[in-house]
Amino acid sequence: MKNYEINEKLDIKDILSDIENYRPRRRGWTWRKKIENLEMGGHTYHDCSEPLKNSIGIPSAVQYFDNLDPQPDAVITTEIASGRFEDDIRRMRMSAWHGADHIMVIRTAGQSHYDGLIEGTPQGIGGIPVTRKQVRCHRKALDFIEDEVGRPINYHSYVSGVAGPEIAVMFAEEGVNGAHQDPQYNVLYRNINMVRSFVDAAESKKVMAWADMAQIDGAHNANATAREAWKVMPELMVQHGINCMFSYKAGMKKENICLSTVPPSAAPLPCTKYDLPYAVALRDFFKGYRMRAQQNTKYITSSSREATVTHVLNMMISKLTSADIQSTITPDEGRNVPWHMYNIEACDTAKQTMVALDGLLEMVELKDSGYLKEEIRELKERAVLYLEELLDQGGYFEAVEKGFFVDSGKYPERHGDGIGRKIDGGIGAGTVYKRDIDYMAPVTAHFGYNNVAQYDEKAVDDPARLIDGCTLEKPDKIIFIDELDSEDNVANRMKEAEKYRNSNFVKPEVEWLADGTVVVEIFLPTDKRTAEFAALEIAGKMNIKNPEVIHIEVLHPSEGTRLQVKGKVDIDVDITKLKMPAEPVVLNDDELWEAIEKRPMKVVAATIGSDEHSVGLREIIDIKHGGIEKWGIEVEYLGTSCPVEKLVDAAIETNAEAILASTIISHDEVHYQNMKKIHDLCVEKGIRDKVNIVCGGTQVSNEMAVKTGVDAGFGRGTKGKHVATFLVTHRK
Ligand code: Z97
Repeated sequence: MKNYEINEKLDIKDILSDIENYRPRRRGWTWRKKIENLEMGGHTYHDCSEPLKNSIGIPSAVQYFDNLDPQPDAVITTEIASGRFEDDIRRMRMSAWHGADHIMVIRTAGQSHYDGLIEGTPQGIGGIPVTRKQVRCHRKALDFIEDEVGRPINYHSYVSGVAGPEIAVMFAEEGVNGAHQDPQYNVLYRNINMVRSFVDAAESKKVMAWADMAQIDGAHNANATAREAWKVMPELMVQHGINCMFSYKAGMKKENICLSTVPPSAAPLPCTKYDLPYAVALRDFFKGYRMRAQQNTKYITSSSREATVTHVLNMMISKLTSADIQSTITPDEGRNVPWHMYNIEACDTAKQTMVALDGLLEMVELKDSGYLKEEIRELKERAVLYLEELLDQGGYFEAVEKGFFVDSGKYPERHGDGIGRKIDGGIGAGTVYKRDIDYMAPVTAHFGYNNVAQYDEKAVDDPARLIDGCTLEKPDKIIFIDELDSEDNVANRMKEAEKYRNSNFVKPEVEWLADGTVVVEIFLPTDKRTAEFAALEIAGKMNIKNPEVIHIEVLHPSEGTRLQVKGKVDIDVDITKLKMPAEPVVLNDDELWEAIEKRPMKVVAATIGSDEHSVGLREIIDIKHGGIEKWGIEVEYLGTSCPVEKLVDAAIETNAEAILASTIISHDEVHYQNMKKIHDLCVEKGIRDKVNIVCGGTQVSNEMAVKTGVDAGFGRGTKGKHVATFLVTHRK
């Protein structure tokens, strides 16, 4: 791969080229390196990790703090699900710059039911079909991206379904760093036979352990599926327990076993009263394991504002209980397939919240008495009783058959509505066989009985030596299949949008290059149903194709409704034909302070003629809203309706460097006439070469103002910093 500059787009063709020979450069998961008392931007951070080489801070960091961008100590996940790996790559790069170092690529709907590996680059629904080629392209792109930001990036997907072990091997071969793996997920949510699922899991976990991958379990799915999510807490603990111990026994290191934790409730419930005791109880029970915290997804709606608040509140729990991985879903997950900008928003929300709460545990402590303590104890008791009853019933399989799991009652209460599966039922039932006495598999990281000793005693601990290494040690033995489908592949998809690839044409996009999707925000002063149909009509009149209301919120049953409508536009722009005025130079705070400190400046200011409008000028002067006083410019303010003569005389008396004249009234071009008058008077009084004349007002254009002889004109939207920059850069 070539070396890309920061201002250069990644070329997907470059990533695809020679992909059959790509080899991952490392294995295993990487945690962030925490730095005690990190000094950054003149502040000390307690819970942050090594800063990045290249990154983009939250908007206020960019605007006010010289892109100060401390990185929290928890790994931050972004979940990517566009269905096209070539577009995912661009989103990965943006996310990494905003602080994500765990890229979780969702699989296409239905991949769990494929009984083997898929090949090539087919397009997916709600995620990519996980194939070797797609995984390779992602990992190859991430090698570059991690160098660019200066921090290792963990690539993650899913080891589930009837081809779980095959996927696990492929992940180990391709340097995938983390995966979801939990046999209970297959059983409960994919109706895969439970015996098969647990046997497959043993194999998969062994392979994942060899590859040093981090593992995330599936307990959060019970939370998302349960009727009343806060009632399944005892069960969640049991699910975590089963997967943790099973993984540990299969050879995984505890520190690679991550519990998938989700605060089970959300406002308007008094959610902290449920969520905090649960989080603390989990940490107590599962010492030595890692916590992967995700936001509550059960009660998400199409309101991205509401989702963001839930996310932030959930991170308070993460912070109070020191989560190791902070996963983000996107705030638009409740309404459509996530879009680029929402991935970034979620990463920024995580980063902003974690940095804002830096040092919290240095200052506050969870109480070891009262409500919290009692709740924790009660939850633990319920979980232990649950596990005991499960064992009483004959074990996990029998309990599942009896519908123990995802029951909406709070244990020991039962509602009899759990997900029941038959021990001998489900996909893949009856496909598990006892190994023959002479069973032999000359491969590494294989689970269970393996009679290799008959060939070579030394192969007992290293079966692959019988074949001089398997694909895990000898990647050249991997057979790379490029494409299987001549229609559904990346080459064809790329042709569709070729006009927009590295060209001068741009077209709106939310997930795929040039997909043409836009969203409009509309308020209509009417009831919900009328608003919905009126909004679709309005979008149609705006030439938005296939409009769809993706969010609707009643602000009042008759006064108004807020809507967001998405749709497609078929327009593009040739950027070489854009008429772009030269970029205005605006100095930053430090530059302005330094300039005025070095050489103080005095100016006179007034609203001239018979103009009584003072608000605009005051905003330009007063420190309150960022007026020129802020940087130490001394202003002699002469008030409103000031005669031009008085203003010029004041400039002479005070030895001012500039005259600031504000004028709103514009009939008969009186504003420009007055500007000319100031200029002429300054010439007459012999000070024109010593003062800047700066005029402002809503109807003022710089071009017209300068024609009257003054130095600059500022119109609508001007801020103090624009005027200050002009004054500092045009001193006479
Ligand atoms: C998360 N927001 O981050 P399939 N195995 C387990 C799972 O939990 C999942 C799969 C496999 C969520 C997104 C939801 N979990 C992911 C333990 C999915 C996926 O290919 O859909 O069958 O497997 O956890």
